[in-house]
Amino acid sequence: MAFETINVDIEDHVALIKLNRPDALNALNQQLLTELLKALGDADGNDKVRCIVITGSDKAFAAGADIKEMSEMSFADVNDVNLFATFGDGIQDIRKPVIAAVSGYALGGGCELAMACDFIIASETAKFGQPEINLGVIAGLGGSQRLTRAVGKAKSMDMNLTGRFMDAAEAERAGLVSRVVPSKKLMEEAMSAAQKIAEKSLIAARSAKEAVNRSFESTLAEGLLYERRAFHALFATEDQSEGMAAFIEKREAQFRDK
Ligand code: CO8
Repeated sequence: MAFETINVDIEDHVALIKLNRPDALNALNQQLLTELLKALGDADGNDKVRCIVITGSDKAFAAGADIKEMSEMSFADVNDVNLFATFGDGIQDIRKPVIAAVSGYALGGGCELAMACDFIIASETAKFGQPEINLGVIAGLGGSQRLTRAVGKAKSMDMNLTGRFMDAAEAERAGLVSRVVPSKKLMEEAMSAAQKIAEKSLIAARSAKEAVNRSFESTLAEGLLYERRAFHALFATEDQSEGMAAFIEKREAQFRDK
C-alpha cells in the first residue's frame, strides 16, 4: 500500500513514521488514520523492525482530528466511522515499543495519539492540549482518560475544561513526557532511544511494555503478580541466559529474540 499522508522509513531496525499533511498541521483525517494503523501493523509484523517512532513536523506533531472532515458529520456518521472506535484499540495492540517524538502542536487527537504511544520525547517547542471543548465536543481518543492517568485530575480537568495548552516544561514536570530536548536534537534523541531499545531482547522489551501497561488495568496486587510471572517466564528464554552471561563475561550481549 502506497501511503499519501505519512512517510515510513526503516533504518537500523527502527521504523520511523512521519505524519505528512503539512497544509493541515497533520490533522488526523480518515485517510491518515487508516494509513497510520496499516503502517504500525506492518512494522509490528516486520522482523527487521524492533522499535517504532512516530513524529510530525517542526510546527505540529498533529493538531487534532480533522475538524473540516468532522464538521459535516452527524451522530450517526461519527458512530458509523469505525476508525473513531477502533483506532485507539488498534494502536494499543501494537506489541513493539512505540515512541512519540513531538515538536510543536500535539492537540486533541494529536495529544491522544502521542499518549497512546509508549512514551513521549518532546522538543522545547511542544505544546499539548485537549481543546475539543472549544469546538463544543470533548476528547474522543483518550484525552480524558490517559491524560488524567498521566498528569492527575487537577491538570487534566484544567486542560479538558479550559482547553489551555501545556508547554513542554510543564508537560515534563507533570509526567506527560519522559524528556524534553532542544528542537534541533529531537529526532537524534528519539532515534537514539529507539536504537537503544532495538538492541535489547525483543521478548524482554515486549514483556516490559505489557507489564507497564498492565499497571493501568489492574490492582497493585494483580499487577505485581502479573509482573512476577512475566519475570519468571523470561527465564525460559535464551536471551536471559545470554544477557546474564554477557554481564559476567564483561561483554555486550548478543540477543537473538529466542
Ligand atoms: N483539522 C483540520 N485542519 C486543521 C486543524 C485540524 N485539527 N488544525 C489546523 N488545521 C489547518 C487550518 O485550518 C489551516 O488550514 P488553512 O490554511 O487551509 O485554513 C492550517 O491547518 C494551518 O492552521 P492555522 O492557520 O490555524 O495555524 P496557526 O499557527 O494560526 O494555529 C493551531 C495553529 C493553534 C494549532 C490552530 O490551527 C488550531 O487551533 N487548530 C485546531 C486545534 C484543535 O482544536 N484540535 C482538536 C480537534 S478535535 C479532536 O482532535 C478530537 C479527537 C477525537 C477523536 C479522534 C479519533 C481518531
